[in-house]
Amino acid sequence: MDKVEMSRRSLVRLSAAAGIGVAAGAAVGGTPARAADPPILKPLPPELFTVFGTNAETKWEALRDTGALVPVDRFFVRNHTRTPRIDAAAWRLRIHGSGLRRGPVELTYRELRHLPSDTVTAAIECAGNGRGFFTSQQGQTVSGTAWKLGAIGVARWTGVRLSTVLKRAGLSRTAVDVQPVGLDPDFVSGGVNLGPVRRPLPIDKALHDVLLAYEMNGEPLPPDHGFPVRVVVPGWIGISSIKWLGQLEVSAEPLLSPWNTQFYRLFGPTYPAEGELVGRQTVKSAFELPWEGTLSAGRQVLRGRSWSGNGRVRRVEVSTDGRTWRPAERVGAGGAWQRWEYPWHPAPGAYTLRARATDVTGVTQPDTVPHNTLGYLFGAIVRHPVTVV
Ligand SMILES: Nc1nc2c(c(=O)[nH]1)N[C@H]1C(S)=C(S)[C@@H](COP(=O)(O)O)O[C@H]1N2
Ligand SMILES: [Mo]
Repeated sequence: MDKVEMSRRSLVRLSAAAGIGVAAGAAVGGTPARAADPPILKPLPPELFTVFGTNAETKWEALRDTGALVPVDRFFVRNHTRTPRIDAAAWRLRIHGSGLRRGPVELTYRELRHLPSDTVTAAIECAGNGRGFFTSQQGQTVSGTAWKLGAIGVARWTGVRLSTVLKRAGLSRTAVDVQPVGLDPDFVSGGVNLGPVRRPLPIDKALHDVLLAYEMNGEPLPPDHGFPVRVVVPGWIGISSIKWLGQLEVSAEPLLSPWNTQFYRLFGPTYPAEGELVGRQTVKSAFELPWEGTLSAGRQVLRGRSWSGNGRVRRVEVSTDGRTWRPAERVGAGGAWQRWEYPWHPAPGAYTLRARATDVTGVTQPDTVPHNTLGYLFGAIVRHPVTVV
């Protein structure tokens, strides 16, 4: 991505906006959901999604005829509460905190759309993607949504680099953390109101490749995916990519929220008592097949995808018998994920399909992963059952 020059006109606009005072913590531009609204607004047909309360998992067979990008109609949704309806004309992004050289500033949707834009293709993947396999493959108890492998999607995101917005807002050299805050309703867990969904990002990552996106696959961001503006944090767990962005707290001190202290840490026998912070995603692979699907005997091609938060996928291997592994063939250039195919000629019977990837850093998917109580980062090889008739 190119380094962008500040335009004088936008700078004046921003400094003019700096004079507008806003009460701390006031939600700007959020409108209450209508009583009749479901938690997710887009249609969730059973051929595309498995629904878990306020969340919807993409079915892998629904990705079979898509290209490198996941169309919005089948992109998974993870909502802590519900999709809010937000009026872009009333929306404001409030930027404040001890990590700014001057006072708070506000940005309108129009102003954001006039800043230099950038486009990236990136995955959003829930930290809990694959969580169900801790139980079904490893016999372990975990809490949270029992996703299979469909809590991931790849899209083309267009917006403004977070670094551009922070520099224009008067970023101080003392800033260490940036905390994006969502405009969706407060999250209540076990009867305790934990406030709006928010999680701090270290300043290095915030300035490196984070985008404030207003378009997804060339269209304005859909309501369920964060309209009017969401954060996109390439390679990092989904919770980093805050939807319905309302505030950025820029801090000269490290920030804490329930989403980096209570949740999105690894707790378990092999982890420290205070848990281990989760940042990047692990390497995973999935077949574009129904779970426990039925295939016809004879010559065919198995298709799938592999991906990693560490960068590109270097190698993918497939096993249809649990003993021998053969390389899969790459489809397309790769990037946010690598599509692949594997020719197969099975006789009727029950099979367990396996795919394992190795990423640019040399990490290969293992047979098992250490247990963590919240079920994050299931990067082990998934055993996918199919029946051939
Ligand atoms: N404001 C807000 N942002 C959020 C969430 C949320 O509930 N509220 N969920 C997070 C989680 S846990 C994930 S995995 C991704 C999901 O993004 P998607 O629904 O667009 O697929 O959004 C993240 N951003
Ligand atoms: Mo998530």
